[in-house]
Amino acid sequence: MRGSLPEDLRDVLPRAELDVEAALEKVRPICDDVRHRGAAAVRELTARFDGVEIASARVPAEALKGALAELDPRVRAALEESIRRARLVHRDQRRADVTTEVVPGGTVTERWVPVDRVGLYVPGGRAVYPSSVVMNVVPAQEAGVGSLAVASPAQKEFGGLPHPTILAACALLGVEEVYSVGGAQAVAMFAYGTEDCAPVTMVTGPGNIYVAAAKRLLKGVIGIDSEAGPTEIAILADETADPVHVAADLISQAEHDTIAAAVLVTTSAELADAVEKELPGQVSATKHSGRITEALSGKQSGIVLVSSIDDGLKVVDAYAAEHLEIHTAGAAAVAARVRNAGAIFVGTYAPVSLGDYLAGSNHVLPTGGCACHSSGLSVQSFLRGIHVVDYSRDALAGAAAHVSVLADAEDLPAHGAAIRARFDWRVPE
Ligand code: HSO
Ligand code: ZN
Repeated sequence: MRGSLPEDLRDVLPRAELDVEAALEKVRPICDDVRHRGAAAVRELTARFDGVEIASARVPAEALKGALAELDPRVRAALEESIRRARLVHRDQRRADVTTEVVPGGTVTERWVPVDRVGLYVPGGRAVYPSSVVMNVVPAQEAGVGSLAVASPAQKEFGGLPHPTILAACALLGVEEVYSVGGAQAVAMFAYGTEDCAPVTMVTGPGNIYVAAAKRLLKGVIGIDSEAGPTEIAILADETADPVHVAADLISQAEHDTIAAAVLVTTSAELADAVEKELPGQVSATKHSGRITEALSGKQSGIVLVSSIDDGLKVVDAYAAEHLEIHTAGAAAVAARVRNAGAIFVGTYAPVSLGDYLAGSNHVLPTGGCACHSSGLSVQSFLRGIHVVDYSRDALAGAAAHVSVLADAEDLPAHGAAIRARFDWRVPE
């Protein structure tokens, strides 16, 4: 796509669509089965969908230890540094309780309390992302979540266990409770609990369309993070941008999926041409060129030519990308004007790949335009703010008349009466 700024930006901007609703009917019987038959249903569904007979869903402690011992030392060192940096950032997200004295003797304290138990879903198959284990586990741990379990599909080639790199990442993070269960049945196991797995209060983590559908279906029974859609990168660039970097970064996220989105928004027709020229060579030189070609030529990807950075900002705000890179003169100042993005990457030396693994930022980010109302995963995602209301007799007396008036105005007189009962059924002077 190539064109100038139209009136209604959201309608014309490229975007992939994922029909989670259609998958709901398929996952409903799976979730019901796990709810009613517990571990036996989980085992049967694992045999049916993953082609693996598992005696028990729980991964033995020795398998976790063994996977860590076998882990390539370079991968171990990189994961350890990724964890260290993520901890630094997420530790700073912790919130202190705040007490506000509303009137003398009347206080409201906002107390931040972590959820009790979290189930983290980690996809298997083509997408083996130990980095996503880090990005989900670290904020939960830093929030103070006391109990954390991980589920990842049983893999035939690994004797019915999840992928060994996933197990090693769990072991590095100190997660001891891991299950070789995937798909909707994993979400249902977490939500309802089985003989093997105690129920959790919240499920996070990416997954395929069936995992997303199960999370949507069971939301309410459990809390969930946002539904992860296909990866997106938008780049806002001017004539100062290097087409080699821009092309490489678009390709890097297109690598995830044939329906990943890569969108360049630029004020420079020369840059647009140069990027279009640069892409084919870089694409054909990389391993997943087929997948990338499909993603880049899909209707969700393209180049948008704008006549000013101001217009470019309107476009990227309307698009609300999961990842937004800024390759312009004065990139930090331009980045400061962006209102909608999951994460913003400023200038030449902050590519999305850095954020995916090692920036310290979180890579679980809102997709599909949800960045205009939601944030990425953080310590906050695992906390609840509880208002603790503490009023003395005098402080309540000072509020009584107003409460009674408002209660009567809403035709809820018993509300006012509950206050008056404490003052011999009279509104205090
Ligand atoms: N870019 C992906 C995260 C990821 N990249 C994992 C590599 N591994 C979604 O933000
Ligand atoms: Zn990525």
